[in-house]
This record gives sequence, C-alpha cells and structure tokens, in this order.
Amino acid sequence: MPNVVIVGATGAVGQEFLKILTERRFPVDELRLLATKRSAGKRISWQGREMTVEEATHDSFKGMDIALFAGGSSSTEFARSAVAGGATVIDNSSAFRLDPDVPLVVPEVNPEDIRWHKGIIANPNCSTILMVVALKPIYDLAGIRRVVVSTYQAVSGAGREGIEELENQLKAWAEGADSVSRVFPYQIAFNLIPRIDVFQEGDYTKEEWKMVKETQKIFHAPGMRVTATTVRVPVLRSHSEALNVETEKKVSVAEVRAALSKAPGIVVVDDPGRDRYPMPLDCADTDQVSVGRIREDFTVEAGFNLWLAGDQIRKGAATNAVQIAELLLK
Ligand code: 11C
Repeated sequence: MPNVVIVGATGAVGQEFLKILTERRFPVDELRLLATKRSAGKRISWQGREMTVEEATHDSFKGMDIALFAGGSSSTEFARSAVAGGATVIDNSSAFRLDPDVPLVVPEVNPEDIRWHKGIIANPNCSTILMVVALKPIYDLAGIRRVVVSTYQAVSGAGREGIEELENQLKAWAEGADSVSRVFPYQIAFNLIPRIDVFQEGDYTKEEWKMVKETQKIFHAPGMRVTATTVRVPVLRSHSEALNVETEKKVSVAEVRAALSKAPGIVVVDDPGRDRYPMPLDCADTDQVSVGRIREDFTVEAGFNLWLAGDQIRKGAATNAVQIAELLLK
C-alpha cells in the first residue's frame, strides 16, 4: 500500500482529501499531514488514526509514494522536493498546469496522459474540470468548434476564508452591521463579482485564461476556440456554468443528451416538464457533474446551449486528484 502525504491538510480541499480517501477506500499505508507553520500542531483523527499536522519542509517527503497538494503557494515551494524525495505529486495549484512536461489530467477525459508524467501531474482548475467532463462526450460525438462559457462560482472556490466571508456578511446584514470584505474585492452577499483572480492579457482574468488554455491542453486541441466570463456568486458551495457549444458536425439534441447520459462522471438532470435542472445546492457533496437545460442553439449551423453544476471542492479538486492517484495505482 502506498504512503500518502497531504500538503495543505487543514484547508477546504485538504479536509476533503481525507473524506474522499476513506469513501473511495483508497489504500493507504502511512498518511502524513502537512501544512504551513500556522496550522502545524493541529490534531486530526482519520480512520481511527490520531495524527498531528506537521509543518511542511523540504525533508517532509522521504519515503512517501503519493503527494496530494491541495493548492496554493506550497506547490511552488515543495513539489520539486516531493519528487526528489521519491513521491509522485498530484498538484491542485496552477503552478505547473501549463508546463509542457506536466500532464494536466481529468480521468474522464484524458486518463492516458498520466503515462508521460515525470513526477508531477497537475489537477486542472475547478471550473475547467467541470466543463471538460461535460464537453468530452460532445467532443467525441460531434467535434467542438467553439465554446462560450459563463461561470457562476461559489465562494468556496476561494477556500475556507471565502465561505467564512459570505457567512459573516450575511450575519452582519441580519444584525444591521457593516459588511467587511477581505477575501473578495467587494461585498459578495447579495452581489455578483465579475472578476475572479487577477486581470491579465486582453482584460480577461486569470480564471478566464485558465478555462481557455487548460481546456485546449486537456483535449490536445490548441486551436479549440474557448472564451469565458467568470463570475463569483453568493453561493456557498458548487460552481455552475452556462455553456454555448458550437459543434463541427450537426447532431440532434437527443443524440447529445444520450451521449451525456452514457458518459462517466455525468448525471443528466433535464426535465423541463417537471421543472428539473441542475442547481448548486443539489450538487454539494456529490462527485458527478450535473448537466441540464440541453437545447439547440438556433442561431448557428450546429450548436447547443447547456447548463451544469458540480461540487468544485470534490470533482473540481479533491475527487479528481484522488481519481488520478487511483489511475497511478492501476
Ligand atoms: C475559484 N477556481 O473558484 C478558483 C479557485 O487555480 O485551482 C481555484 C484556483 C485554482 O476561485
């Protein structure tokens, strides 16, 4: 059984790793929990084992087989040391995603890419993961010419602090107190913020560029046209996305729905007659991407609109990483 180390064990994704390793019965011999100095010393109990979170150092990885990095700056600092210590790194940060020597993997889409890893495998951005899982069956069925995506991203995308900020602002509103914004640039309660991460080239945000470039890399399709607008919404957990997909080949809505229904990692929730469609509240704590509102785009030769929602801490982060670890063990 492999020795597993979790870097960032006390954060939202790190805590989810612990739950998912148990749920999926992932075989673990030794489990080591690492975090920054601030969180070191915390006690965590997992599967009857009592563990103390240790401060991550360059020597923390000796004897470890798999290193699950929850994201953040620790990846840049320690991922190479983990590889040097003998571990295969599955990294949830954006540090290595576009590195040509690092595969960027979503098991439902490009599992074969783990074969060429050189020590680090990158986990894509959460909004990208949810989108590519839904795009894969359409890509295989009809080819993809262009994708226009708008996201509705939960505050949990910004970690535990994001969740706390929304909760605190709602409490402050109920008590008639002033709202404090530290994590997000403006009040998020009762608001929408159409800027996630920093502004970059062409006035697109980094989150928007991630959706473009990561999708092209995952599909090995550098020419795939993807354009994104990413928006933070006052939802606690689970991201949603509206997709407009133009396909190479003309296929019917029924064919798209059938392909999505058969695809791994997807549940189709699409019954307008019964008022059924995916919503973030229904997706929390699930591992599948819920897809609905599938309908033809009558303004193009061949294309569709659809809506999806998925738990971005699970499938968008921790579950995807553990699935990659499962592929490594195969
Ligand atoms: C968010 N998608 O919702 C971001 C968080 O590159 O893994 C994930 C950042 C990343 O704020």
